[in-house]
Amino acid sequence: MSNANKHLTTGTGAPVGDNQNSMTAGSQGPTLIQDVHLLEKLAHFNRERVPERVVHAKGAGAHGYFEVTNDMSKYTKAKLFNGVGKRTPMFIRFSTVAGELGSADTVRDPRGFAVKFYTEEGNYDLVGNNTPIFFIRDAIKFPDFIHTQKRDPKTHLKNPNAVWDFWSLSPESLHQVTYLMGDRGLPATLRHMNGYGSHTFKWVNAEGEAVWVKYHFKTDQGVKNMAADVAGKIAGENPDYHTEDLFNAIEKGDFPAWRLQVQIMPFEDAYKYRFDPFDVTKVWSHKDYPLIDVGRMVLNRNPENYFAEVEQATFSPGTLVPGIEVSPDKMLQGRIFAYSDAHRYRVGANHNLLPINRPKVEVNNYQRDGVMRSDNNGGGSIYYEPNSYGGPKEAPEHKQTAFQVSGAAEQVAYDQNDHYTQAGDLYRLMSPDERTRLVETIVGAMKPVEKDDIKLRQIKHFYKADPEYGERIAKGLNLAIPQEVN
Ligand code: HDE
Repeated sequence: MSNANKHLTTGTGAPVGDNQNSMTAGSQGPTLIQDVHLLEKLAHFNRERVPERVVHAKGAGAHGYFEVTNDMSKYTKAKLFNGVGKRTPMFIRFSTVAGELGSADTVRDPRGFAVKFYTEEGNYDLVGNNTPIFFIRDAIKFPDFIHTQKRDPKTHLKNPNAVWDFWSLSPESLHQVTYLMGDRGLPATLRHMNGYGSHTFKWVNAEGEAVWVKYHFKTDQGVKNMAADVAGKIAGENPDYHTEDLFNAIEKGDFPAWRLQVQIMPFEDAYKYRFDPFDVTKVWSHKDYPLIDVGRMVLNRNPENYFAEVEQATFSPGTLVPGIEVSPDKMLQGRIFAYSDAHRYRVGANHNLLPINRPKVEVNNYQRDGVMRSDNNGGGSIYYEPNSYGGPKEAPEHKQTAFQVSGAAEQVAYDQNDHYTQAGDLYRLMSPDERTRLVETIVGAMKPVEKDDIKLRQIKHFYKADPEYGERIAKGLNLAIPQEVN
């Protein structure tokens, strides 16, 4: 909706007489406080920024649709996955992780891949990355991990000592470090990368039968990555390169698309699989659980307004629909609290009322008031439950499915600690050229680390993943493989 050829008004709708000159007592006199238009303009201007996301601050978004190509009702009653041809509108936000709102797109970083499906049963948010795994596997470590990725509190500079100190003391990070320092850490564009739910989720069908599921969005554009020197050059010349590429592609009708596939694990397998399938630092073997087609996601409309639609978009792994539930993955469990808490802080308690976040279905509940309550706040309708006035009632058939829990309540880590097999598998999957680039990238990133004992600790991890991996990094850093590893 353009505002072309309309008359100019104040925020309260009154016509503005003069938008060029402040009101003064005489042409050389002081400005008058009664110039409400001036005061309003300056005061609103001071309040244009909302807090940027504490992670994933730099992002780009687009609208589109998801269409089912393979009915999933056998596994889930979630209507957006039921019935070939079923179309659901969606919005996606891509992002980097560590950089601030104005930082460069072409940096080595995971990319956020956050999808909001506006389903007929309410919104479903799948808030993933372009990597199938993550650096840590317990939410309690996340603030510390992100501190090491952000600026040193003293120098306000990125600090490689912190990065590698944390990673070398958290060996569960090795798989994702190998992924990040490899070619996929620098996607050529946002269109040429895959997306993943990363976590294990639970699907429940109409009969109440549950399976475990992992999501894979495979880009139709093909995976393409950017050489490190090119990425560095572009970061300086055009920090918004990925944002611009996505916008221009959609603007000219070159709509990017992804094929959604899932891995399905039978419910009982989770308790006898060779490693904990809820550990988000691990992938499931595609031999054990092959990829199954589900549908296609097409991005075909740019935001009309970046702030309204991208900056104010709020995604949460806790935004679920019937037939889709969470798993006991400790990272996912932590995220369920963190995201809505972040939204209430950053955008406000009523963030779900904003157009970009608002479900496309009726919302009927007893939540009232709160800052910026921009709808009718429930009008004169009944405002408590239970009630005998016909207010909205619960739907027992959509209770979360019950599941068994066992063991003592305690603060305890996952009991499997093989952080090396899958990192080594990934290294050995790489072509010789990819390995060479991986080694160069890691050596370059570790060189500035001041303390040799941090470097040696990390080299031990690389070595345990694959001796060649460790030896090449050690050689690049002019260090010997620590004795105790041999
Ligand atoms: Fe996030 N993450 N995260 N994250 N994350 C946020 O939510 C958090 C994690 C991801 O485009 C925040 O609204 C915790 C994994 C994306 O708006 C925050 C943990 C994965 C986005 C937050 C994780 C992600 C976020 C910051 C450890 C991939 C951007 C602002 C348990 C599977 C979404 C906000 C968008 C954003 C918390 C780890 C992806 C602070 C506590 C793992 C794509 O709430």
